[in-house]
Amino acid sequence: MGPVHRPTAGQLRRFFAAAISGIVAAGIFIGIADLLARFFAPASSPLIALGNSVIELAPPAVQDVAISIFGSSNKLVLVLGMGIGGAVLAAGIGLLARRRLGLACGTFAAVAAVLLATVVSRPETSLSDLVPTALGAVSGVAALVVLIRASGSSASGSPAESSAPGASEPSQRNSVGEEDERPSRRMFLTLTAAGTVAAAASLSLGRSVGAFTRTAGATISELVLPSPAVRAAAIPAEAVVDIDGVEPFITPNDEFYRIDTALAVPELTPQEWSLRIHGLVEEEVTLDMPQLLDLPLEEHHITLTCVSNPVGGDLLGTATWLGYPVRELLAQARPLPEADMVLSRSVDGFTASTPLEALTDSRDSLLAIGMNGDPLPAEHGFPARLVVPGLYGYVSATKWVIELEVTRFDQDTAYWTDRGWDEKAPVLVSSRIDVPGSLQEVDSGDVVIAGSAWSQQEGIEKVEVRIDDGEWQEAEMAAEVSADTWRQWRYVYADADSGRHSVTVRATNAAGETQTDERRDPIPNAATGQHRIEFRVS
Ligand SMILES: Nc1nc2c(c(=O)[nH]1)N[C@H]1C(S)=C(S)[C@@H](COP(=O)(O)O)O[C@H]1N2
Ligand SMILES: [Mo]
Repeated sequence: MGPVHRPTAGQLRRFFAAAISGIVAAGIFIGIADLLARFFAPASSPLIALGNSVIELAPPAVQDVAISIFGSSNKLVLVLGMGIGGAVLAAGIGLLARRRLGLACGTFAAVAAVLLATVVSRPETSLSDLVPTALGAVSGVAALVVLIRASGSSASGSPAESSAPGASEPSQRNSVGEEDERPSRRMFLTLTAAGTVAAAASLSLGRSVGAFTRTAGATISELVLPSPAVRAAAIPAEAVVDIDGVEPFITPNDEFYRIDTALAVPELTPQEWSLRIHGLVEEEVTLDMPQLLDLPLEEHHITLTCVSNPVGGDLLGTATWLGYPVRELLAQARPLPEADMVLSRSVDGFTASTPLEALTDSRDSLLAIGMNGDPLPAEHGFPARLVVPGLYGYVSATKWVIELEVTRFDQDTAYWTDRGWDEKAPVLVSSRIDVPGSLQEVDSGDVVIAGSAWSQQEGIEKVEVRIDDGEWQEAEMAAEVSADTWRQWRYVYADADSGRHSVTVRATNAAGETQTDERRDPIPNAATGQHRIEFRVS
């Protein structure tokens, strides 16, 4: 049953040695590049640049799933996928190197060239950001040559000879006795181990060294926020239901949800930052950080919401934002009458298309630099971002914002609108039950039900709940802080019978619009439906 050319143990060993050589060489390439990338833009790491490009090129359907699953956490699956794909490719190059070392090095260089092109194509990189990938690639190729030679699986010592036409099978040389192979095998194992350690160390060192070399962390604490010219009133006690399990009215910065299309958080110092307002304007305006800090800044409590938030989901939060009204900046630039949209652009390439009106009317649209008393955290747009009350984040809340292009909806599109989401996306009236938790067991007697409701720009007028699909009952409302923030509510389900129950919530905004019970997916302009949970009374 055995085939005629059944591989010998030696051949198998050489096969694996070659594949491993390729993988270790690739590891050294990526590890060194990633380590050096700490001293350049984050996207100068080929891993980050490739990951970002994969995210952008992914079909919208895949992206929608990805954003709902990985929206707020790191994109582990993507990184794993790239790792496995890269390892397979690297093993292939290693196998090629057994026969044709020169060709394998050429293939390695070609892959490196693709990664170099990816790095330089990123909006947040410049030519000097090619250095990490270039040096990584050189190290990787060198490692490949050394390992393949040590493994004894290359046809000959010289790449030129090995790629010569009709190069003889390596078996001649490799069929020498075991004694001869042993020292070279030990050498190969040593080199492989050293290479693996070097690759792993530089990868993890790159990740941890980041904290020290990264300028953003230091510059964030150095940025001193001026005291606001217009201060937001403190959240009054009446605005809070004060029930365990209800989300705090102001979301702490480190608990605030996060939606990023980019794999790595952009690093932009206040010194590098400037905002350019251009396009359909009478006068181009450029603003740098010292100028922005000198302006009379305003503080406002605003609830920010993601269009991808499912019914009952937690992709929203409220913060006290400090910034300068965008309306004032646009007034300096004087948009032309034909303009109807502002395309804001982030340093990471993300764009959002916001109706011009939402940035020029009386609402508190901010070019924000502060969040809950601190400079914006790096993840939330340091040093500057937009916050627009009443619109979902994807059409308004550009983080790391560096450009406002005044334009028209019929001339330009933005990151998510290019991927099937609606151009106009005002926040829908919505509500959520925080307490009791889904399927929670609660004590009999009076059961407290509580949560929040929001309809930014309109404000919440009324929240109703119904138990076991009975009559709608009005909940008690906590005081409204502003029309732009969520509003907490509570309802006491008196003398609850033991057993299983359901509760459903619906909100009505100040314009008299009541939340529909019709279930709809988030795409293309937010989920609808009423939040309903089941709980058990003991
Ligand atoms: N540069 C950039 N800005 C962005 C995004 C992004 O992916 N990149 N996501 C947007 C979306 S979809 C939302 S909902 C908000 C979320 O802001 P947060 O991450 O601070 O909560 O930011 C918006 N601004
Ligand atoms: Mo979003």
